[in-house]
This record gives sequence, C-alpha cells and structure tokens, in this order.
Amino acid sequence: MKRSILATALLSVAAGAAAAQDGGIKVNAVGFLPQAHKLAVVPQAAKASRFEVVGADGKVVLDGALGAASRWEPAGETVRVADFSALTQAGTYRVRVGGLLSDPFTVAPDGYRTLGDAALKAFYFNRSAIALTPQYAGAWARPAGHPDDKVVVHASAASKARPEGTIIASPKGWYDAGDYNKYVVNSGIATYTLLAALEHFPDYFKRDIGIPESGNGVPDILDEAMWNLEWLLTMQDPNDGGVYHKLTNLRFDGIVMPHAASNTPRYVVAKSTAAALDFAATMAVASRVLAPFEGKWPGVSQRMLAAAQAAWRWAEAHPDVVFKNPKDVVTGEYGDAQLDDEFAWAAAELLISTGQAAYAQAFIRRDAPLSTPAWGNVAALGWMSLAQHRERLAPGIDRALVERRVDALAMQLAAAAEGGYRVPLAAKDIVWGSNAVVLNAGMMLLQAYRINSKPAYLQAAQSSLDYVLGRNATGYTFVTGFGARPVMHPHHRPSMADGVAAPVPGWLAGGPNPGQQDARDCPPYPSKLPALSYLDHDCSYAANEVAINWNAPLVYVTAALSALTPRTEANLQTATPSLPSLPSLLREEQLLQFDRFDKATAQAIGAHLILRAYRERKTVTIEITRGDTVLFTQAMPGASPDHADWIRRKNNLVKRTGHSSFYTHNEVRQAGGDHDALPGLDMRDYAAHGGAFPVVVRGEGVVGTVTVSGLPGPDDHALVVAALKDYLKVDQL
Ligand code: G3I
Ligand code: 9MR
Repeated sequence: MKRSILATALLSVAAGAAAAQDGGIKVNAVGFLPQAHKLAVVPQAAKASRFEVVGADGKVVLDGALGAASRWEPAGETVRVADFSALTQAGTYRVRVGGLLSDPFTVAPDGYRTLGDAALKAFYFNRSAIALTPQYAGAWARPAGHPDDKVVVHASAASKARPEGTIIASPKGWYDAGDYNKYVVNSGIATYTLLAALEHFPDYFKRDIGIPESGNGVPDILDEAMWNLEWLLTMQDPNDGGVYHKLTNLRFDGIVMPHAASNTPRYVVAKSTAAALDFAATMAVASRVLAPFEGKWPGVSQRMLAAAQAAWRWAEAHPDVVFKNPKDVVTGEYGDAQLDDEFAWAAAELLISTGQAAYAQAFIRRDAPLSTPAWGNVAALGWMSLAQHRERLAPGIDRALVERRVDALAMQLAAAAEGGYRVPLAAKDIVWGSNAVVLNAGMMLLQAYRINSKPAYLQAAQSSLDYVLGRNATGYTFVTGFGARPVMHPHHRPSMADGVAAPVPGWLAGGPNPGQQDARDCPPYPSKLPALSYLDHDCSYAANEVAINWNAPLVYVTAALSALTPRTEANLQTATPSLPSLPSLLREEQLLQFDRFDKATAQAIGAHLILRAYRERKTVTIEITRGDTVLFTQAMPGASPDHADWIRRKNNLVKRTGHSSFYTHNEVRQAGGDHDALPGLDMRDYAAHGGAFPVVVRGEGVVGTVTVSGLPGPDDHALVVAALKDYLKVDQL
C-alpha cells in the first residue's frame, strides 16, 4: 500500500520532520560519548556571541563563547560553532543560544550501542529468501521474498558450459537498497566494510543484536555477513572463475513487498572485471576473518580463498571487461571504466591472506591513489587493510609508505573539516549517496587515528557521524528511527509497502544530492544548493533511498568511535530512574499534554510506539483514540487477541478518572485496596492496570487515550510514556 501524498505530508508534519530546520541550531541529535569532541552549529543570524547547554531540568550546566563566524558554501550559510566538549557528565541536554534551542541529545558511555545495532540489523531487514519473523523483526515482520533458487543465465552471461537460459540457484544475499536486485560490486564493498569492522574491533561485536543466528557462538556481524557471502559465492561461474556482475529483474520491481514481487524472472547478467575483482577482494578478507570459525563452517575459509584466487586469475585474463547494461536490462548499473583501483584492492587483500609476493607487485604496479572509498573507487579499502596488517606485511610493501599515505588522506580530510559546519565534506563530494561519502571519509580518518592517534582525526571522524545525525544544513537525523527529526519516508520498497507508519529502522538515507536525478518523479526540491538538495519523500531515489553500501560505513564508524574514544572512570556512571510515586505520575500527565490532537498526531505517536516496542523486543497491541474514534491501531504480529479487551477496559477507566490507568492502579494499591476489585465498578468493563494514558489538549481537557497492552502493567505504561516523551520532545521526568 502506497501512502497518499497528503497522508505522507501530514505524517511528516506530525513527526516534526516537515522541512529543513531553517535557522535552527544543528546538533547530533542522538548523542555523544562522554570524552568525545562535541560541537553544535549556530546560525550567524542568531546574532549572539555565547551559548549555553541546559540539562533536562532546564538548569544551565555549561556556557561558553561561540567560535568565529565562518561561511559554509555547500549550504550558502554563515555559521558559528559552539564547542561543548567540556560536558562529560551523562545525561540529556540541549544547546541554547538566545531564544533558539537545539534538539535534545544524550551524553552516555554506551551512547552508540542502539544506533550501531540498528544500523547492522538493517542488513537483516534486507535479506532475500527468508521470512522475517516477529521475534526479530517486530512490526516489520514479512514473508520471504525472491527465493532465487531458479535464476536464468541472461544472453549477456552465456558461456559454453552455461548457455543462455541455463537455470542456476543463487539464493540468499541482501537486497541492494530500496530495490530488490543484488549487485556484486556494491555487495562487495558493503560486505568488506562489515568484515573490516569485525576485524578491527572484535570486542565491540561481542553482543547479540537479535537475528535468527544470535547465540550460535559467532559474532552476529559475521553471521549477517555470511548471509551475503553465501550468495556471493554462487555468483562465480565454477567453470572459469568469472563472476556475474548482478542478479536482477529486467526492470525494477513495483512498489510492493518482496514476496509480492517474487514471480518476475530473475537473471544473472554479464561477467565483468570489476565484479571479479571486488569478489576476489571480499572473499580474500572473508577467508581470513572466518578462519577462527573453522569448527562452525568447516572448509569454508579455504574454499573462499580458492574462489578469490580463481576470480583474480579470470580478471588477469580479462582485464578490461567494463560492465554496461544490456539493452533489455534497465536496473542499477554500477558501471565503472577505471579498474586500477579494483586490481589494487584485490591484490592487497590477496597479499594479506596468502603472503604471496606476486600480489605485492600487482598492488605496487597499479599505483592506485588513496582517496575516500566509494563503490567505484575501492583502492582505499586495500590501503585500509594494509594499514590494519602493517606489522606483518610481506616483503615488497613498505609499512612506512602505507602509514604516510593514510595520514596524507586524513590530513586533507581534517583540513576540509576546518570551516563552516566543520565536516569532512566539500561541495564536490555532495553526490548521490553523499551521507555515505561523509561516513567513508570518517572511516578513513579513523584509519589514520589508529596509526598515529592525532586528536584532530578522531574529532573530524566524530564530525562525520554528527553530520548524518543532525549537524547538517537540513537538520534531519538521516537514520530512520533516530533523533527528534528522523527521516520518515525513505525510498525503500518494504518501508513504502508494508502499511506500518514508521519506516524500517536503522537505515541511512542517501542524503543531499544536487544532481536531483529524480526531479521528474518528485515534488520540487527545497533548494538547488548542494547541502540542501534533499527531500524526505519516498519518491526520491536520488536523495532518500537507502543502500547496503551506505549503511556499512555507519556500522563501521559507530563501532570505531565506541572503541576508540577515550574513556575515564568518572563518566561510567549512568542515572538511575526513580520509582513511581503518585506525584510523579501526576507530573507526567501535566507535562505530556497537547496543543492539538488529530489523526496525524496519533499516527506519529503510533510510529514512535512501534519503534520503541521493536527496540525493546516487545509484542504489543496499540490503540489511540479521540472521543469514540480510533485514530490509530496496530496489533503487532504475534500479539494476543485479548489485548483488545484489556485496552477497552483500561480506556474505560481513564475516561472515568481522567488519570492514567497506572495512576489509579498505584492510588488503589497505596491505599491498601485491591486494584482488581474497584468498589462500585463492574470489573468486566474496567481494568486498573498500567497502559492507558489520557490525551489532554490544553484548553479542552481529556479528549482521548493512548493505550498499550501486552506487557505487565508498569511496562505498558512506561512504553506509552516513553513514546509520548519522544513525540512531544519532553526530556524532563
Ligand atoms: O562522481 C561524479 C562526480 O564526479 C560528478 O561531479 C557528479 C555530477 O553529477 O556525478 C558523480 O557521479 C554520480 C555517482 O552516482 C556518484 O557515485 C552520478 O552522477 C550518479 O548518477 C551516480 O549515481 C549512482 C546511481 O545508482 C545511479 O546509477 C549511485 O552512485 C549509486 O549509489 C546508485 O545505486 C543504486 C543502484 O543503481 C540500484 N539500487 C539502488 C542504489 C542506490 O540508489
Ligand atoms: O526505485 C528505483 C531505485 O531503487 C533505483 O536506485 C533508481 C535508480 O535509477 O531507480 C528507481 O526506479 C525509478 C526509475 O529509475 C525511474 N522511474 C521511477 C522509479 C521509482 O519509482
């Protein structure tokens, strides 16, 4: 079901995500680790010279002078920076300048855990050939799509051993993006980036994220990568080692759920040099990352290394097969005519995994320059792996050269982050997928920091994350499900077709793109300026699609910052929530009130509730009413049918008392009464259990209810209160 433009617009307004946050203070609206560098961007128009940071209770905890005014051309803005790095105490805060208040953010020792887990879990949500169950996917559970067990060899891919029309099996793998096709080039870089994150920060990935394989003794990130590696292996023709460029329909699927699209024939299309080399590099890395798990996957590590070498040999024999879509295929191309960088990357990985000098020579021969990686520019990935393994490099590669090159790139990127928004992103970098450009720059800065610990590199890397989380010219947090102004309408077929108000969580939107290549399919962009060329609209495949190769550096950067940001004992403590007292429950009812409450409000609150329930792995039923009208309802997959009756009875209590059902529950219990036998009430029609909360519109009184059922009463109540706080942006309580 596609939402109408009107409904979409209403939902954005309700979520506070309608437009660029013109003139506002821009800050990473997720938050910071205690010892991190912390900046906010303040418009010059604020005409102030000082800033304050205020805590959840409204008290000023820090103040300071704004930096000098500085122009940021990509957004045509002059801004000043507030540096509040001195704030290290855990808590929730906002930055204030005159009458302007930023979105809230947290300072917390494990501050990127939820974000990092969600960014990785996004890959699970894009798995093909497997049903996503409510246990792992919450409200976004869906049937399996695209089994790919009978894929047709396209004319462009025909060979003697596999003529046109041959049927092969090529199941599993991740859908590339908002579309349902699978492309080796892009899959390679995405998988590599996840494997590199694990290779560089093994301790960080010890915690489960809740996928079907969790608890099997293998880090979840590796289980997730395996889902795709198993598919990638099938893309190699065993007869000659060549690798098909992509597995695809002839044209893009419609805007439907994956299982509804599964009847269209799917093809493997032409072998290419880029695909063979990206495959070789990725398999070489996988073979070494998998080696310690031989017991779990016997023989697979060796098989991957052999596959990598066979693909390399094919590429050496076919060094310039550039992929172009055949006439009858119009899906993603990932075509790239410059192949030195692919040769260099594959050579570097094969060198590290085999120690053979021939690969060192091949790497040097290509002399591939080091610049921020992207799907068509992969040399940096080889340099990054060489840096990781620099203490054990085979003869022929000079460790000092690797260190110098990585440092030189970081120096350039850190310099680019000196003015304006203080991000390692220049106007020329703002292309299709710009949010991943800035995160890949962050990833490279972190490689240099790992070598020489220069604080400026860690700070600029932090800035790359801050940018996508809200310190950007649009004010959006570009990750679905995060921040006060999250992306709500990504070009992502499941998010568009599933009928769930909230998009699938954890996805990074492509981001600003002055190319505006989707202009014909979309309402006008708000600006032509590079950093403002963004639409939070699901029409926008050029600025608001999601993609695996964009999420991968988000996973890498959150893991790396979590592992590398210095820690001190002093900031390991977190605030402990106080137990509910009647006055505190009344205070909730006073603070969580509305100026207006309509269907759009209910939809947005419903979206927050669904997201919270998913994050906390809870199965609930939600109902939001105004008067006798149900404005929003959602029973999550697996929810019990009797939730509806609990909701009816809890709501009746709220209508009668004007208080939350949890308030009455506590009131009765504290008076020594039995909450299941309220005097004078027929308990078949009332329930004094937490979960129903009054909707109070200022000036009108109680007009409706926001209700959750499915958990113990205190937890139902807590879920509702948390979602209302999210929606109303109330951070007291
Ligand atoms: O690099 C040049 C830059 O030098 C130049 O200044 C600029 C001017 O427009 O263009 C830059 O190239 C752009 C390139 O992305 C940058 O990576 C191209 O214009 C632009 O057309 C190209 O877009 C690619 C897009 O597919 C269209 O082919 C994206 O990189 C790529 O991420 C995207 O990938 C799609 C798949 O095809 C299908 N699946 C979804 C996926 C994400 O949207
Ligand atoms: O939905 C497609 C998206 O996944 C691709 O990245 C994009 C690349 O060109 O194309 C999208 O499909 C659009 C097509 O190109 C033009 N007509 C509208 C399609 C989106 O609904």
